[in-house]
Amino acid sequence: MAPSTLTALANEKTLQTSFIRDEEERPKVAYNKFSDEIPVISLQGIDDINGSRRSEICEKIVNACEDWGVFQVTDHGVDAQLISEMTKLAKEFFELPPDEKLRFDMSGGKKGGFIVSSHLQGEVVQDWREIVTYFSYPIRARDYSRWPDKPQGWKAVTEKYSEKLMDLACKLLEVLSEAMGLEKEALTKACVDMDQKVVVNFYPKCPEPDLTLGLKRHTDPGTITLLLQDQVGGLQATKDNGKTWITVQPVEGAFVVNLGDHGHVSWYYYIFP
Ligand SMILES: O=C(O)CCC(=O)C(=O)O
Repeated sequence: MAPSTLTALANEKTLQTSFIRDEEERPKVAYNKFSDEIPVISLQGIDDINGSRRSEICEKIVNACEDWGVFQVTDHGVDAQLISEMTKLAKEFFELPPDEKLRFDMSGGKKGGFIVSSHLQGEVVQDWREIVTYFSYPIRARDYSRWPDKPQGWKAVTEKYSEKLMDLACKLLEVLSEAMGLEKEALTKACVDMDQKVVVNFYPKCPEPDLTLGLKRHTDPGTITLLLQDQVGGLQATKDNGKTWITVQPVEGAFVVNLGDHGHVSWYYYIFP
């Protein structure tokens, strides 16, 4: 099948069958029925190594990891201007004509670029999303030929954004290491080279949203995911293996932190050996 974008399909009256999910997989809670159950934690004072505020933050993060494995952080030190530039460029990228986006088509096993749904082979049902993704760390392994070259400024802004998010991820991994009674650098060392993957998701308007998902139920494969939501929301989480779901309240400028599979294994291994 020729590579495509969602631009044309979004204007159709009915949903193409390749996106239709079985009934039990369809959304169980409205994308905009927000829950405040996921803790929002201010990181103000986290750099004060011996301060009481750092211990408080640490305790809140520990509780959040045990309860949901998900929390949101504010006062995280990533400049609001940088976040807004990255958001603007992401929006402009997805507004490009299909041919421009498909110059970076990553189907057929390429290690980065643009695709509808997912680059994973053997998908039975497609996700209703467009995605642009590539590795940004380690720096020496970057393949800039897979990074978009439009809109103008993409490379410079993504480089800066990746750097700031790497700093934030390391800071959070230090807190998690300490919480597990390990030396501060334990988790970053366990990650050896600290890979980082940029993933930008776009969920266009859908003709029959009740029949599909923007992104199927999944856990994240890495150690930690930092996710910037827009104010529309739609991110959902479960802590009872999918019996019930909540929709995470979008918080302007906050990052949702999700403990990935590697993070979960380390957490349970050290806390409950
Ligand atoms: O876009 C979202 O809200 C969720 C993204 C996500 O879960 C992912 O990219 O793994």
